[in-house]
Amino acid sequence: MAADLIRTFVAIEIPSSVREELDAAIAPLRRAERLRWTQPAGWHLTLKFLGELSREDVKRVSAICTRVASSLRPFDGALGGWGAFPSPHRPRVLWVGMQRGAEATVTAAKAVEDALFEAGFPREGKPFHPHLTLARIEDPAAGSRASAVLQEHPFASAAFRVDRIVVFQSVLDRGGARYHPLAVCPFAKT
Ligand code: 2AM
Repeated sequence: MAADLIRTFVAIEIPSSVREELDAAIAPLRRAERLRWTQPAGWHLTLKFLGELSREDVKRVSAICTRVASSLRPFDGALGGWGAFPSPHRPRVLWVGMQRGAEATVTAAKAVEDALFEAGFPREGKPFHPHLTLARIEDPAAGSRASAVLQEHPFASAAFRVDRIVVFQSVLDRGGARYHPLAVCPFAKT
């Protein structure tokens, strides 16, 4: 990767109180199963992954997201509903969904995707499914066990206000990924 390229994505932040709640809910499972667990400090809900961009393109993406966000209305979200990609029987990724505000999240993702596409950024090939990745799985048996345990322990977070999106840089290093905000894009005031 060229040093001047920036790995970029657009996401909804999750308040620390909600991340703590979710962290507590999965703590026993995290201790029980050796999966590649993601770090609560980095938990977010991705709307659009852009990959490696030049500084110039990051500026364009930030300007587009600022404009799109100003046309969106704040909404209430809550995390809940465990899931697995590609399926609970063959999990590669464990996630928690958006059990409240899912429709508004999809609308926001579509608005971002459409505006970026108009500006020449390629569309995502796969359908958008709002999710927060909890773990990546190398051992299929451990993944299936973890998925089954989650299904036995339903989770619903407290509600939180979603009133902005953020353009993030992802820095990959040995400890996993670290995320830095590049642009904060507020929604319209209600
Ligand atoms: P994931 O949690 O489903 O892996 C930063 O990498 C964010 O962008 C993550 O939330 C990740 O989603 C998302 N993302 C989407 N497509 C990606 C891709 N092709 N490579 C890396 N991250 C991607």
